[in-house]
Amino acid sequence: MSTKGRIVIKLGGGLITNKNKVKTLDKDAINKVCKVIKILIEEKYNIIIVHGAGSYGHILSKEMKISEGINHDINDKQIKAVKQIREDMRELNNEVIDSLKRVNLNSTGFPPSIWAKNIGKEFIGDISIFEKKLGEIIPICFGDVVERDDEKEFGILSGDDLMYRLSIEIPDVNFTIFLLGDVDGVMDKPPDNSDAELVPIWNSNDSIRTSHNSEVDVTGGMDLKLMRASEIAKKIDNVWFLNGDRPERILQLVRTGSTIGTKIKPQ
Ligand code: IP8
Repeated sequence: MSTKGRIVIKLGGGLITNKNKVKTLDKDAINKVCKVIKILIEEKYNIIIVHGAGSYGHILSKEMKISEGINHDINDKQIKAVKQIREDMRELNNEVIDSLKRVNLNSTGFPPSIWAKNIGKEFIGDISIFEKKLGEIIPICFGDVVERDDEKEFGILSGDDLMYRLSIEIPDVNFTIFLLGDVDGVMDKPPDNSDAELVPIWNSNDSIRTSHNSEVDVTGGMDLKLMRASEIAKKIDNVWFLNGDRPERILQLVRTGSTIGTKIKPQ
């Protein structure tokens, strides 16, 4: 079956959960995006879905210092937390799978804790499992707690690092899309400033003030996303940050080449 290419799309944790309150889901946001994914598939795009953790991963990870690796003073508690976070992430993943099923799409989650090791964009793992064709199941992965082969023993692999490797290494990718919650794209200052404005085109020479909610976020927040996106843009022409609450903009983007959002340019 001939396709129009492949779209790697991240449902940000801030879109699909309420980031500040443990395990609170925004099911409506997930359902809305899944309806658009259905249309993208009807329009002959292969899809790879990545999702973030939001309040299903960051809060407990922060509390138990999971991103810093094993801490022998609290390692019993950490081991329990690692198990819990992995379970919670699968639960969140099942919500995405369920929303896809509601629009008659079959998908499978591939938890990185099973197939990946080490953190950052050099993680080890066979990503060819994500190279599916139209009509096959939609592959999904997500930020997760993974093993590390150094003395830290475990760490957090962000969905943004998965986005990088999938976009760069899987063939035929023509769009890489990061869906954000409650914001139209990259803003020139933290979005809680009332005069924050959308930056329609961004490259890594443009300085903007991001808010990294380090109270909650254990990976890199907006800064990591931007860094990975600008690395992806060296290879992929269409790397965009869009408002996930307005998923119809994804359709406008793929149909017309532009929409309201931020296009990421290589340096
Ligand atoms: O939200 C983080 O993934 P991200 C994963 O994509 C965990 O950075 C378990 C906190």
